[in-house]
Formats: sequence, C-alpha cells, structure tokens
Amino acid sequence: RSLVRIASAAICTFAIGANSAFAADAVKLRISTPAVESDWHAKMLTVFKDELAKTAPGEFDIEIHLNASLFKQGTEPAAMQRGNLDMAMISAQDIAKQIPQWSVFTAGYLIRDPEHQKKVFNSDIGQKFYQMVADDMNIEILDVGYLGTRELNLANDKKITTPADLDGVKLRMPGSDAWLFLGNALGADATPLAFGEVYTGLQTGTIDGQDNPLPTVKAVKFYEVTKQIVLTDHLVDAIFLSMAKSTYDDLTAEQQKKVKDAAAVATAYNNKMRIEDEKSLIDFFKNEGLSIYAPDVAAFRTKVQNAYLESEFAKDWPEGIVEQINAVK
Ligand code: KDO
Repeated sequence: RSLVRIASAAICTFAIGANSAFAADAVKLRISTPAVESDWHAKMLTVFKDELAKTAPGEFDIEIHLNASLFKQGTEPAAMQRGNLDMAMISAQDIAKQIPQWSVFTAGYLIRDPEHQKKVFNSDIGQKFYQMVADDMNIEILDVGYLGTRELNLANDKKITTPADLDGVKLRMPGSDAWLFLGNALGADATPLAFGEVYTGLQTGTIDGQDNPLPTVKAVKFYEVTKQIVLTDHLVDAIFLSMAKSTYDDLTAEQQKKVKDAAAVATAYNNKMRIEDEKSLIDFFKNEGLSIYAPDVAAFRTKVQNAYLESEFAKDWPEGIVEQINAVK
C-alpha cells in the first residue's frame, strides 16, 4: 500500500507540482451537520480539523458542511453506512432508531449534568454502548460532546409552570419517535419539524415553541421570534462525533489514534464553551426582552420519568441500566 502511495504521489508531483503531492495522498473526510456556524458544536468541528492539521499535517483533507447542506438532519447515519459520508455528529435519538437499547439515552431527566454525561460515556457503560454502534451500525464513535441542557422556548408569554400548562401547545421536536415521545411526555403536542425550518415555523405560527439548549437558542436567533424560556432542564443532551467504520478501518493505527485524540480536544473545547455560555445566557435573553420562567421542575421530572419507565422503549433497555447510570458519580 505504501508503495502505491509513493508512486501516486510521485506521479502527482510530476503532473501538477510539488505542493499537490500531500493533498493527493490525504484522506478526505466529509462531515455533515445541521448545526449553524456560530454554534459551539459547529466550531468544535473546526477545532477537530485544526488539531489534525497540527498533529497529522497533510494527512487529512477535512470538509465541513454546515446547515444540513450535504445531508438532511437525521439521515447522516444511513449516509455513513452507505459509504457516502465519512463523519457526522449523531444523536442518541438517531442511534435508537437502529439500536433500541440506545433509547435509554433519549429519556428525559436521566443524565444529571454534563459531568455525569462524560463519566457515563467514559465508563464501561459507554464502552459497551459504543461497541453496539460499531458492531450493529458500522459507525465508530470518536467521542461524546455536550450539546447542552434542553429548555422550552415558546412564542407566546403565557406562563408555564407544570406539564398541564403545556396542554395543546404545539411543541416542535426533531422528527423521530424518540424525540416526539419526549415532547409529549412533557405535556405538549409534539410536532416534528427539521431544525432548519424551526425559525420560520415560530415566526409564522405553525408551531408554538421549540426546545433546545440555550447556546443554540442564541446561535440560531430563536429569541427574535419567541417570548419566553422555561427552564425545565428536561434533557442533558449529547452529540456523538462519529466516523463511518469503512473510513475508520482504512486509517493506520497511528491515524486512528490521532483522530480520537483530536476528537477529545474538540469535544473538550465545545463542552467548556457551552457550559460557560449556559451560565451567562439568561441575562442575554432578558436583555432581548424574553421572560425567563423557573417552572415546577419536580412536576416535570415526575411526569417525564414515569412516562419513560412505563413506555415501550423501556422494554428494550438492558436489565438494571437505569440503576447503573444513576450509580455513576
Ligand atoms: C434539534 O433539531 O433540535 C437538534 O438540537 C437535535 C440534535 O440532535 C442535533 O441534530 C442538533 O439539532 C443540530 O446539530 C443543530 O444544532
């Protein structure tokens, strides 16, 4: 293989100049995400790219496609599985469509905070669940990033305190069963819509609200078309920086290590920035004229946890997994 590489580099050098030799040999990595440029997980991809440029100069040619411009939200796992896409940031909800055990990580009020999230996925539990994704989906999870704690963000200013107050509220959720279940469990009428259509949906009134972490509410400017944020803290959300196994397995062991190390640097950057941002954003939204409500979180927690424990999803969870996750300190 290295002989072929040297030969192709030599031909390339001869044909189009010395500087192209590296580029011709570089592993192309196309990444697709619905994230907008100013959101931290989009910036995390740039950190990943910059880190590899330092640790493996000339070895990778990374293309980042934002705003779902390459693949629609939620179609990235299938694209990686078909060999049409190298990398994406996938959600537990995406994975749960193919691996039902993974729906445990779509449950509201289970993961307690970003630190708990990191510890769970770095533990044996995480390693076991990552292995399922490698075996059953042919996708290598490089690392977990904290997407943020999801809060309600509604177009009108009718005060929301308990799940009953959400009765009849058309709450946009991403389009999959796991997401819709969460929206309904909160007490709302969950309505599926792709991320890129949410701003207009709020503006035109086709939806009454949406849920996302506060840094995303800022990055996409949802505050321009909404009047309140309800601090339900209903899902400590994760995003998994992933690579098609077909791409990953073609890398040398050294490259695989560099890719994982770069993913760790990138997620650490994302997590730090996002956690800092979440602390300071309440004032930002207040200044933008939004009402910020502290609801009866215990009422939401009880309703949502019961809904999950009684759900069809829970039947697929590995025995004792909730207790094991709770026990991670
Ligand atoms: C969203 O559509 O609300 C969501 O937050 C779901 C996440 O899983 C993820 O796809 C995210 O959007 C996108 O990366 C855009 O920020």
